[in-house]
Amino acid sequence: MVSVKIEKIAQDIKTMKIRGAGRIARAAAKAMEIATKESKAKTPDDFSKEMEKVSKLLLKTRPTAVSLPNAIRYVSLGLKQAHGADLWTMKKTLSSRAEEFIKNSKEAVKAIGAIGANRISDGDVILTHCNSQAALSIIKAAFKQGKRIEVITTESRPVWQGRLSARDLLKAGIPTTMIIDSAVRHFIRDVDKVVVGADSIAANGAVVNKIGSSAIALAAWEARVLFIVAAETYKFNPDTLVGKLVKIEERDPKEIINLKSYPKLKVRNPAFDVTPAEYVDFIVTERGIIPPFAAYSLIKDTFEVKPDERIKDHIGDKLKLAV
Ligand code: RUB
Repeated sequence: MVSVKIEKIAQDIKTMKIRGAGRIARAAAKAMEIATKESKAKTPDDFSKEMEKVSKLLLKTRPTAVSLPNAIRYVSLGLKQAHGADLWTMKKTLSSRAEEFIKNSKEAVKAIGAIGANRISDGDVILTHCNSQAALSIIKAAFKQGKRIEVITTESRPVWQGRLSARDLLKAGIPTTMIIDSAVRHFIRDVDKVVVGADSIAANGAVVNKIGSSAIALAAWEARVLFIVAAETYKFNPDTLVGKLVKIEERDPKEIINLKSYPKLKVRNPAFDVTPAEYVDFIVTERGIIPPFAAYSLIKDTFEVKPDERIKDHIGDKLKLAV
């Protein structure tokens, strides 16, 4: 049985009360820690099964941000590490891995700010899209260094995450202008740098982020404006190394229009899109700045992916599905 508390966290992620790839990942790690504390399992085996249920529930909430499965993988590795140990040790290992993930994640966002700020110049006008803690960390760190910057934020329809960014930037004292999403090309010549976050980065360097990011990247490329992505290493997607595609979440049409008034209208509402590596100047990670084409090596180093083993895993999955 999954507890009410865990159900609530899963529901909050699904309904976007908790949103943004980094926050989703930390909430998932926290949920696993809470589930560990609440567990009434009497044997390590029962405990592992309980945690598997919790993981499955969390994984079902939103499909695009790879930070979610990566956080769960990171915490669950505790079960493998403590394999054969008593129940108490197992629970302790899992809890400390969850805490470690949350701590590392917060530190990574800070480090990205410090590193990325070095690429922001005094007087820059920066355009940002949606609401990314990693992207805002760069902007706020540059402002704290005394650089006189201005920010243009999009609305980020249909969920208006741009308002969250505007609030955060204004709170930090940064002059901020809001524009509608479709006005990006109109204003791009006033912009020196675009800084956005990421939900998933593929082995070929393609960046999956809030819908509209790829159109902004195109406009930036045409106007020779730098397009910078801020992403912790757990935003890189190990499954793309064996050819799996990132699933783009399609959300409820209700976010866009009341269908009762338009019964015959077909509505599409993808929450994310893909920006090819060619349009990304560089990615700021907590381990430093990398060109998008270095995503392949970063994934190999970070996740210790042995393609053969993962391919075996995937064949296993397929067999299970076939049965
Ligand atoms: C959020 C979004 C953000 C990334 C990165 O989409 O696209 O740019 O998640 O955010 P949604 P962060 O609002 O649909 O979750 O840097 O905070 O992880």
